[in-house]
Amino acid sequence: MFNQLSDKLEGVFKNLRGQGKLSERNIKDAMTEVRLALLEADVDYSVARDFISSVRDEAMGEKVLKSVTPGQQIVKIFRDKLAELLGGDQAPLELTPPARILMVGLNGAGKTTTSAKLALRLKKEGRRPLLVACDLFRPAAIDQLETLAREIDVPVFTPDRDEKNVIKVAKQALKWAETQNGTVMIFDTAGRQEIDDALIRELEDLQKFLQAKEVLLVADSATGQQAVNVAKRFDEAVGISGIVLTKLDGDARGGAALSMRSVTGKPIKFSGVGEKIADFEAFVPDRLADRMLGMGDVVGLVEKAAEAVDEKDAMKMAERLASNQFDFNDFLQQMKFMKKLGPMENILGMLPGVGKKLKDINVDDGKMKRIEAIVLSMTPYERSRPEIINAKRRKRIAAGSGTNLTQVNQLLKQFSMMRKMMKNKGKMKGMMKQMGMGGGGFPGLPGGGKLPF
Ligand SMILES: Nc1nc2c(ncn2[C@@H]2O[C@H](COP(=O)(O)OP(=O)(O)O)[C@@H](O)[C@H]2O)c(=O)[nH]1
Ligand SMILES: [Mg+2]
Repeated sequence: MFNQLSDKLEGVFKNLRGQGKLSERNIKDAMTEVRLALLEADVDYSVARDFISSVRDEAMGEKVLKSVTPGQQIVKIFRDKLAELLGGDQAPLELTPPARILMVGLNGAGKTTTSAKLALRLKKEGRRPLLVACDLFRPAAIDQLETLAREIDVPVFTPDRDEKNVIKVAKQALKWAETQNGTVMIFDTAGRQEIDDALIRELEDLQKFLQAKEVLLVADSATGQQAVNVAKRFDEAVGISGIVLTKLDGDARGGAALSMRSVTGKPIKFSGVGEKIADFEAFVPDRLADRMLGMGDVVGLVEKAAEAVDEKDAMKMAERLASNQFDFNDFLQQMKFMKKLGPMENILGMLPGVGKKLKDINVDDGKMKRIEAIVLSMTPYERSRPEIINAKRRKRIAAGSGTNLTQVNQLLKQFSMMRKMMKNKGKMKGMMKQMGMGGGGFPGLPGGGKLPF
């Protein structure tokens, strides 16, 4: 999704992150590059301009420039603004009775497919959707909706194949609905290659009659800026309440997605992410912003880490690690940090590139618990001087922690190996840098996030 744009943005930000100190010049240059990338992705010119200037203003702030990780912070600012541009909070459907949803859009945008996708989704939520075929322009459209409806087992109203009056069809459908025990009606309508007056008039009449509280504009995300103009026209004519962006699974450049919300002022409510009926998602601006930046949920991770530890503690820990004073007391504290961060799976899932591969990784939370139990069974003195832990002590610790001698030996061996490794300061810093954590180290994790076992 948005591969080209993602690659470009990733490149710019990697560059920013890699620099310890940032000047206003650095930021200006980076923002110019980002603006070009946005324009290439066919984002509306004024949207791109306003967006960049708001990011730049915040990024130039003293707080950012003087912080330990300016590059990181700018990425976060950018990402937050991007999510804002895409629509901030999620927008739910208005489904108070009589719940009616009118689907509008150009030919091929995905109206009929999306009608069925939406019906399936509502059904899964426990509602009882009804589909109505109001595309009388192309007879095959009625068959298409009928087939899809059967596939998801949702009642569908189909008019006579030669009926041309859409209001008549709508009236018949409302009458039919009285016998159907449904709770929400979805009306699939006709489109055109381009907006024309006949289409607009038909939709105006239909909406005047139906008074649907939801009018969803279905827009193909591959159409770029043009989609935004279309959205404006539809909105003027029938007053759209939200947008469904389809074909986000394809090679869309991103322009439509990024401009749509801010130009129309209407929320993007759903996205189509494939041809299958189940390929449909609630549109979550945050998530798309993250995907667009190819960063997994790094922001969430940084935020969580900041919540869990304060920077001073993290620095102290990094110093102790580097000067080889790190002992089991520190280790215990680290485990506490990790617990605040949540289960290992969640942490790993937030790392860029790991999310997708997570299925293959078997994170052993049980092992972590066992290790903690062993450390807790040591006396404070033993924790600060692990080298005094002799055979007798080991036996006691094993018994106290409900583990066995082998497991205790293993942990002690790994710990002493880790300490040896930490002696090498250069290596340590290198690892931290790899994590993109500058000089502070990843709070709470030894070795800049790499677990020693
Ligand atoms: N890949 C992909 N194809 C889609 C998506 N939504 C619709 N399509 C395809 O786009 C084509 C046009 O869809 P259709 O619902 O008939 O559009 P309509 O003319 O607006 O009713 C069909 O081949 C659909 O399978 C989507 O989210 N992803
Ligand atoms: Mg159709």
